[in-house]
Amino acid sequence: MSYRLFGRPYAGSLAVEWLLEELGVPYSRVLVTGYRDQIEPAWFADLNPLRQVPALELDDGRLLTESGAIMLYLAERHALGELAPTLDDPARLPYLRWMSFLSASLYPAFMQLIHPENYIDDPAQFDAIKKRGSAVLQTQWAVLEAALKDDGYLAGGRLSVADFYLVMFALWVDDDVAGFTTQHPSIARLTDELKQRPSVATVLPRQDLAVWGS
Ligand SMILES: N[C@@H](CCC(=O)N[C@@H](CS)C(=O)NCC(=O)O)C(=O)O
Repeated sequence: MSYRLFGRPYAGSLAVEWLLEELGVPYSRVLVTGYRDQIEPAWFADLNPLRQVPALELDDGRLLTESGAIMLYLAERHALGELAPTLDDPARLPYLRWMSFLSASLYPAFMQLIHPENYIDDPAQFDAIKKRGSAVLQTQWAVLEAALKDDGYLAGGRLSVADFYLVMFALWVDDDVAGFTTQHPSIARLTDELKQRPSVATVLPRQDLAVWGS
């Protein structure tokens, strides 16, 4: 059994890479670069018409897209009861809530900030789109900080894949966003904790175009 992860450095594939490493399952990485009609390799567009990463090819050849779905699938298949709360676990409720929030709310707000051209054609409007994305993100980070404040993790007071997913986005925050760490001490603490984990510590130094996929 082996998975094939399509991604690129520091993209939405990062949390999936962490998880594959954490789970100790065999996988290989395929580098996808460029956007839309510039996508490389060009055949990736046939595999995933959305031309987005991450995408995960399963051992039976099926392709799974959507970072949140990939994380949920891998955690349930390989670490149910460990990194994913079981159906009867009260932690399942916040777990599903935050997994959905991260993929359906936080991720798009980031895209608005990073890729305003996906939202509007007129470059004169890009700054307005980015400003709005940034304001939305500020509120979302405050909500996530409050969720972590009491027991340090998003679900049930213990580590789950929702925390890996969250930390990926925290690493996307520009270093020059003033005061992010000070304003979000619980997110900063969780980020530090995950950076110490062997899976994360192995994967982070490989976030380089020259070695991704090799
Ligand atoms: N909803 C998707 C979003 C994926 C996404 O936007 N990926 C970015 C890289 S981080 C991408 O490939 N963007 C290219 C594009 O949208 O054209 C997911 O959660 O996987």
